[in-house]
Amino acid sequence: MANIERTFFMIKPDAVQRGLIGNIIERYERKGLKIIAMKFMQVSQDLAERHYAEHKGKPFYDALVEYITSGPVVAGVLEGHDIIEINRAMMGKTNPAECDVGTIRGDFAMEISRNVIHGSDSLESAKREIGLFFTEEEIIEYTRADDVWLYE
Ligand code: IDP
Ligand code: MG
Repeated sequence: MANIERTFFMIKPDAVQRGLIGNIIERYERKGLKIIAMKFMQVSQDLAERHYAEHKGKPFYDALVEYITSGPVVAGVLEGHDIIEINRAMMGKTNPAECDVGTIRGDFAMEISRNVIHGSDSLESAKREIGLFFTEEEIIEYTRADDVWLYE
């Protein structure tokens, strides 16, 4: 068995406002990513500051917190083999100008400060971010019917 991991994703306020929720979730489903938690929510100032604590003090920090609290988001948890790396690859690089076409940011974003999607970048940050946004009860364990065809 390969590495079964969990990762945190967030469809950011710009993507919600631009009607991209369905397209992004469709990409996840098409690829075979398993959603084990998901909610539509408003990120509070406090949650935004905790989520982006590693960026505190950087020049873009205040604008980043303002951006992520500027409207509703869709937050969720994905589970799968090597899911952190796969999700980061699907998102594309942080700066949309450097993203490959075919990635979420490459297809939908123009600027680093409006880059549509968040995904955890390591096991450690995934664990931390999932814990910030979800309780254990909100995470649902189940078998997805197509897993037997996705994994050898
Ligand atoms: P990531 O989202 O690809 O993991 P991070 O370096 O963790 O990228 O940065 C978090 C978020 O902060 C980015 O997704 C982007 O929205 C914003 N950001 C990062 N660097 C800059 C910058 O140089 N200017 C403006 N916003 C930035
Ligand atoms: Mg990051």
